[in-house]
Amino acid sequence: MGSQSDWATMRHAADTLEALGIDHEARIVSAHRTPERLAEFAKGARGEGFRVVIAGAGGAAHLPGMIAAMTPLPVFGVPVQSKALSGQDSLLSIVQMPAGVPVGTLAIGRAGAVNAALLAAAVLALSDTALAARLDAWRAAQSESVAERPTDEDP
Ligand code: RP5
Repeated sequence: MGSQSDWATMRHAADTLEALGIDHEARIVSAHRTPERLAEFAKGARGEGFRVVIAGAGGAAHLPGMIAAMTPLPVFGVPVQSKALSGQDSLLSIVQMPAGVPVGTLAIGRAGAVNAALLAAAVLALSDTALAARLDAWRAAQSESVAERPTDEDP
């Protein structure tokens, strides 16, 4: 993620990976404030053993695109909800990549963070049958948790 302030959103990706039993690391790498850290991370990610990168950033959110420019790994971008423009700026910064450098862009905020983790899990599950079974179980549990009828109580 681009900043400590993104952690409140990105921890939902980490929690989801944790729930699925997927090894992961959370790092702060800013495209603007720590550009050398960014280049070092992105260029070395595959060699370090990473298989997917989830990059969350807000505002002028160049982080996912810059990482995608420097690694062949799949990159999923999470637009963090910014204060000034509610994450519209983040979303457009991340989604409008030029042809040739893809970033799989998710929804703004928590939903995007959770879904980035689930997409990463789906990619990893293609070559990991045990993870595929855990992902199936996670989805089944989600379906099971949805009531058939509404109640008057607040969730
Ligand atoms: C971006 O600027 C970060 O991803 C963050 O969402 C936003 C604001 O950062 P802080 O000023 O809170 O560190 O680079």
